[in-house]
Amino acid sequence: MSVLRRSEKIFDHQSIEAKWQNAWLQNKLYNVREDTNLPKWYELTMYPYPSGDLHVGHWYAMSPADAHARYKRMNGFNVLHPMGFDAFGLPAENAAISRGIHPYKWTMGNISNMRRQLKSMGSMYDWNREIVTCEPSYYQWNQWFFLQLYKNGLAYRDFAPANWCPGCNTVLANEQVLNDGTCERCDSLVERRELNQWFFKITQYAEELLDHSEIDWPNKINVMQTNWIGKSTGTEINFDITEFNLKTTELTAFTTRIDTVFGVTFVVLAPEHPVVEEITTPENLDAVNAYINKARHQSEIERLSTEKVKTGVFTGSYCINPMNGERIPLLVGDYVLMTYGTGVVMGVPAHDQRDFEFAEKYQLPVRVVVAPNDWDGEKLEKAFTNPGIQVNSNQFDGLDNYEGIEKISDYIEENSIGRRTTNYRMRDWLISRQRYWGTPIPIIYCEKCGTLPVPETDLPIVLPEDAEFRPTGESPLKFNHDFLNAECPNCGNAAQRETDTMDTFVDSSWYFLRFTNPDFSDGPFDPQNQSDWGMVDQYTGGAEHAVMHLLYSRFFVKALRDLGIVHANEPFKRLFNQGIILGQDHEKMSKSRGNVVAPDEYVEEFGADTVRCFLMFLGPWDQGGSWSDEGINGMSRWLNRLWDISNRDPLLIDEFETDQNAQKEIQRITHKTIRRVTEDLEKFKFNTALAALMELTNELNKYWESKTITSDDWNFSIKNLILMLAPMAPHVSEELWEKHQHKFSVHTQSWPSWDDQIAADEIFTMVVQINGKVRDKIVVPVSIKEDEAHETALSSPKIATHLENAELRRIIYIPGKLVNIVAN
Ligand code: ANZ
Ligand code: ZN
Repeated sequence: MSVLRRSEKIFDHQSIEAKWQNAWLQNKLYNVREDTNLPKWYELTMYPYPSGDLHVGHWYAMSPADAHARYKRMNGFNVLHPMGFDAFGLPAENAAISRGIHPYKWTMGNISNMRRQLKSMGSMYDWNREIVTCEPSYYQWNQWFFLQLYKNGLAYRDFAPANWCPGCNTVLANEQVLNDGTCERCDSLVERRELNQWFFKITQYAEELLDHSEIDWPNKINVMQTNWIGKSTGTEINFDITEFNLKTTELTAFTTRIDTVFGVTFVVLAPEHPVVEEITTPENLDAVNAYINKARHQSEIERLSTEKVKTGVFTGSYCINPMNGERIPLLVGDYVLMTYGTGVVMGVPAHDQRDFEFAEKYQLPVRVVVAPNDWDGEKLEKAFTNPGIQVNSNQFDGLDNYEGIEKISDYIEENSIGRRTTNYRMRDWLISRQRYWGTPIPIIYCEKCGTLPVPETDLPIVLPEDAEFRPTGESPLKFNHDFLNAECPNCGNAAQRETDTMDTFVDSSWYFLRFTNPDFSDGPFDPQNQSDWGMVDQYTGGAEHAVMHLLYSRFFVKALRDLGIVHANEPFKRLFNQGIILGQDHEKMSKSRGNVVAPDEYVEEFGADTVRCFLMFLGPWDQGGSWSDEGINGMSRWLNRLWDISNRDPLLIDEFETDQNAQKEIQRITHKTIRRVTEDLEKFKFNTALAALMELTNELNKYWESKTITSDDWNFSIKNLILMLAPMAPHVSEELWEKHQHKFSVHTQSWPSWDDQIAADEIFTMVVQINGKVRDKIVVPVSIKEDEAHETALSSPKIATHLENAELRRIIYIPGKLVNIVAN
């Protein structure tokens, strides 16, 4: 950190902040009350992971949101703006392994430190409503939700490929696999292994999740979700393989370009496709096996990468194209995923560039079936992927290819050789983790009775304190026999518990419901409180959660709605994504760069209000900006100046000579500032709101110095200045409010209102004539000077057109009325 400059401080922020934080607590100022007489406002900031230290990114996410929530409170809303901790997850477990400290202890220690730091921010969180997700009183409801989903077919167990590290002997999360497909810890090549895992059926809601019409979210997030869900409409078509005398008689391919079906010159199967083994001829077996082995070491992302040339290997076998009876070679290729569509792709080199390159490499024919306009049968230089006319397509020749898609799909359906279908890229949500520090999945396996849900009355299934963390690849809970062994809820015989825990994103998928009454013990939330508070009116947080937390929460609410547990379609009505705060060097903050800002030191030096205001001032909140010691010094100077100005003695003013114009002007400025700040805070434009307050301070100082302000105007302006400052600088404003002998607290005051007429800039509509004929009307300030009026009139496009070939003779200006141009 660079050296801080001690600012020319006047007010003692340390004693002021301590004094008011204490007074707020004593007076229960931020205790949220159920008050249905007031309109409600539920404003939520994504809760933090208790990593140990509140960093400046947390401050950047939280203090502007707090200012907005305070602003809403001053606008007459009953505001719920709670805070909690997303307390399960991997880092706690890793700390347990590397430092020998229990995850619970590590997590709770971090929470108490972060809670202290959060309090130093002076936020309006009601700490009686805090949520800590690793407490049984919270996570038992994860288990309860799991059971509801399970009983309604929305949770199920299935084999699924997972990232397996042969070095660490464990399953890895996707985030732990590096881009080159190796383990982040031991550098081994990560493999994919089929494991039994639990899933939530988010795909059942794919179509509804594409609909963002009920929410007001940044378009960027909606687009990311839409792409993630990846809806694609196309056709499935069956290629005959009866010649092998297998149980499977056809291979079904999914395509979005069925118009190209007469151009298929090869068909490719995913390496995992179950038929591969059966159709591969003995002489091709070695090559195919070697190829499949190699593919196992690649992630799906690598396999799908469009940067890479497609590769494949011939199986020695063929299938029949049902459209024209042609025999087509069957290959295995790693770019075909078993988990998308049908795991079978038809290769059309003439109309897909990567198929084109593939065909060149393996000397497969290229047949044009959708022709460019001016095509006369010449060979293609590259794939033709634009729209065109069907050729070489039998009865479909001559159709434009969009019509081709429809007509060929009709034909396929009429002849039962396939069907129209829709695919989604999104998979079901895999919630199993072979980890200790998470919510135990409430399932029991009985040899006789099979898979059984834990009876609701047995919840919570408490995570046992003693667990072995050795990374064997098996769930740590497997080694805790007290936990593992259970009684079958059905037959009473010895049975075993599920030992996997839940993904921590389950916790955050419904925490916003719990905040409406976190002490409720008869259910995940009190239905009355929940329905009073409703869903989150304003959510704020980082955009990095677009396709995980923000999608999972939407799924959860829709599923709970269908189970009759909540009555809403969406969790978060409005969403705002703050930008990223960079270091002084305009680079991402990182330990290795040494540009990480520790907010605690600045809070001590300048006070929480200064840090808060600086963070709000450094740029538009959604765009982020860079930390700057210069900037924070500047903010400190302004707050001190404001302090100084606000403390001037208005009695002195009685000696001033008031001036009518000045009086009008300062009133206009004050009303205009209230309007500007109000409009800005509505839209989270804290930087321009603060700029408006700075201008007002300058103006007040100017009128003080020119001794032209009345004490009434002075008092009115200062009072409103303090009120407008309150959401952003809650401590200083409270102190000033008290010094002005107003009643505690500034934070329970009504937000100031303005009079549009007083706030109006003085303007008039200037008429512009040419030779006495009205040609234009232009709105200009009253203060416009004669030469400015001339210029404004002449630069109007309408006037310019009329004057094109004319010679200017004279310009007459009547102040406050018109400009007449004489020309011929
Ligand atoms: C033939 C074809 C011809 C295709 C052509 C494209 C262009 P989206 O839009 O993402 O759904 N495909 C189908 N299943 C696949 C799988 N499991 N793994 C990899 N690729 C697969 O893409 C659909 C297209 O992706 C399908 O249309 C198929 O290639 C390929 F000129 O079929 B197409
Ligand atoms: Zn049993």
